[in-house]
Amino acid sequence: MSKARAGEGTVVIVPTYNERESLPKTIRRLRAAVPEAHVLVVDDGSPDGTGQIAEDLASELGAMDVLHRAGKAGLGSAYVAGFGWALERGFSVAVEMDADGSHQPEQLPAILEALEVRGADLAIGSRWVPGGSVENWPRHREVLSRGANTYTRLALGMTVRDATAGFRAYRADLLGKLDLGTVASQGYCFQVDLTWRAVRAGGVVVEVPITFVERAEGHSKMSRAIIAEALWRVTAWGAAHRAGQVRGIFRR
Ligand SMILES: Nc1nc2c(ncn2[C@@H]2O[C@H](COP(=O)(O)OP(=O)(O)OP(=O)(O)O)[C@@H](O)[C@H]2O)c(=O)[nH]1
Ligand SMILES: [Mg+2]
Repeated sequence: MSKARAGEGTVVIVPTYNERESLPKTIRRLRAAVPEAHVLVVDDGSPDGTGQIAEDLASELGAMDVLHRAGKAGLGSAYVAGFGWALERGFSVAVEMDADGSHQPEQLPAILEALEVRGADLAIGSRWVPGGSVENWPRHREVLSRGANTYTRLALGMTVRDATAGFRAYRADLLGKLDLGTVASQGYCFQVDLTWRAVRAGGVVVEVPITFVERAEGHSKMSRAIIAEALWRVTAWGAAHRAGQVRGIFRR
C-alpha cells in the first residue's frame, strides 16, 4: 500500500542497485535539505539488501515509498517506472537523484528554484556551465563526460551543456508530453534521450551549476556497454534529425 498522498508536491526518485552504505546518508541529507519533498526509492532487487534498508528508512522517516522490481533492469527503466508512479499520484514535480552521494541534496533547492522562479519545465544540475564542477574525478572521467556532451551538442544541435547529467527536476506537465512508454535507453543515454525529448516538446530547459562529487562508497554501474549505447543512439538520433532538416529544405 502506498503511503503517498495524492495531489500537489515534489517527489524525489532515487534508483538503487547495491547502495546499502550510501542510501541512508543520502536520504537523511535529502530530508534535511528539502523536508517537504516525498521520496520514492526504486530498487531493482539489490542483492546487498538495499531494498529492505529503504523500507526501514521509509517506516522511520515517513513520506517515503519503495518500489521493488524483480531484477536489475537499468537506470532508464527504473526512472520510467518512477515517473509513472509519480504521475499516477498527481505530483507536480519529479526529481532524479542518484543514491551514491554524487548529487548533493543541499543543491536541490537551487534546482527546484529554477522551476519556480525561472520558468523552467526541466532544470538540470549541470557540471559544465560556469560555476559547475566535479570533485575527485580522475582525468579520464572528465574527458569522457565533456567529450560525450560536445558530441551530443553537435549531433543533435542542442545548446544544453550537460545533457548526460542525472540530477534534475521535471514539471509533471512536461513529463506527460514525453511519450515515456517508448523510452528504451538506459544509462547516460537515458538522460540525453529525455533532454532531447524535452527540447523537441518545446519545454524550457535551464541549467543550474552544481558540484558533482565522485561516489565514496559502493561501485559504479557505468560500463563500456553503457557508453557504447549512448554513442550509437545519439548518432542515430542526430542522423534522423539532420535527414528531417534536409527534407524540410527540399519541401520549401
Ligand atoms: N533501480 C536501478 N538503479 C540503478 C541501476 N543502475 C544504476 N542504478 C542506480 O543509479 C544511480 C547511478 O548509478 P551509478 O552506478 O552511480 O552510475 P553513474 O552515476 O552513472 O556512474 P558513476 O559516475 O561512476 O557513479 C545509483 O543510485 C545506482 O544505484 C539499475 O539497473 N536499476
Ligand atoms: Mg554515480
